[in-house]
Amino acid sequence: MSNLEQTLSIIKPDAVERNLENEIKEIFKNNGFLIVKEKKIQIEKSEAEKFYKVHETKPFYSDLCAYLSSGPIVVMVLEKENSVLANRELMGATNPKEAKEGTIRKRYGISIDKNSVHGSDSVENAKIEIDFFFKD
Ligand code: IDP
Ligand code: MG
Repeated sequence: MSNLEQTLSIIKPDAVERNLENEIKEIFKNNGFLIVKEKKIQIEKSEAEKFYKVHETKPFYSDLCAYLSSGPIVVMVLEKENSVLANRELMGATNPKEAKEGTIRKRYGISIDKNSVHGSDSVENAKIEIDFFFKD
């Protein structure tokens, strides 16, 4: 049965800074994802705080929000069958050191905080995150 889904992907500042935007987009396309919306933006720390609100009690929350707002990011809506899970698999583990061979974070991630990409973790959160960046 067909289950076409959309998920939110972000190419984070560490990857944009290293000019990896096109390379990472090619990986998504080569893995069957359609980039249906995209924009390159820089957000305020206050916006990052809203986006990462689920992590507000974590010790790394402030650094995480400062980091996401530290430079340009590329925000994309990706579409594919079961795209939420497919994107999580393609990204790899949060910590690049634990990410499997062939994943984006294994290939490009520098550290657990500078891990190059974000991807929604559920269909429900994908909808919330897509609205966050693309609702007009
Ligand atoms: P995810 O990005 O794989 O979904 P989350 O647990 O949702 O991982 O964490 C959001 C982001 O917060 C991670 O991508 C990473 O950049 C950062 N992060 C997660 N855990 C840590 C940590 O222990 N130290 C520093 N940063 C962290
Ligand atoms: Mg997450």
